[in-house]
Amino acid sequence: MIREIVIYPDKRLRKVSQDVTEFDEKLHNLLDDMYETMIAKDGIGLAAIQIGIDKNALLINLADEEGEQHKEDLLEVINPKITHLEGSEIYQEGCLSVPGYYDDIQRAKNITVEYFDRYGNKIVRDLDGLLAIAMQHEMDHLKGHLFIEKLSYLKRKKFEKEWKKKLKAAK
Ligand code: Y12
Ligand code: CO
Repeated sequence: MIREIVIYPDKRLRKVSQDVTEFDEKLHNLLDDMYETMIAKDGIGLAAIQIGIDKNALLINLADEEGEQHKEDLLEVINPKITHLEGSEIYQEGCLSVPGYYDDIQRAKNITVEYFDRYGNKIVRDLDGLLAIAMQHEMDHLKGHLFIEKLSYLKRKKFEKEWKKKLKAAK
């Protein structure tokens, strides 16, 4: 089922998500709904809190060189923990919860992440490039943080003014 995306400044986006304890059918249904929603909204990453569920679960499904997403490449990430961060990289990020706004954000270039798959199997991966960026972006959601919090003071002020105007016009 396609769920509604929680849009900034909804306060649910500031919630700290809780660890998944049961790797059961309910979790599988949540992950399936997240996938359907992410694809329907043209996303490449989604955290559960973006559909209002405060569980430590996120998806990443990057596109190939032709811009196509393949379900075989889908990462289903449960209870992730970053154990190593190295280097620095700037990438223009966007977020389904802040539609239409993109800006350059600095993050670690290489990370090691430990997480569980939908069956509770532990996975350890070294990530770089867009995967490392997407993982850090989505993991921030699990802690109640958004990429716009990394903007400079002036950029954030400008963003807030424009965002308020945009929301008012959409009413
Ligand atoms: C690099 C940087 C950020 C991420 C996090 C995942 N972000 C997304 O999946 C964002 C998707 C997105 C899609 C939108 O819809 C369309 O483009 C049709 C969108 O809406 C507008 O721009 C109006 C905004 C964001 C991963 C890797
Ligand atoms: Co996001």
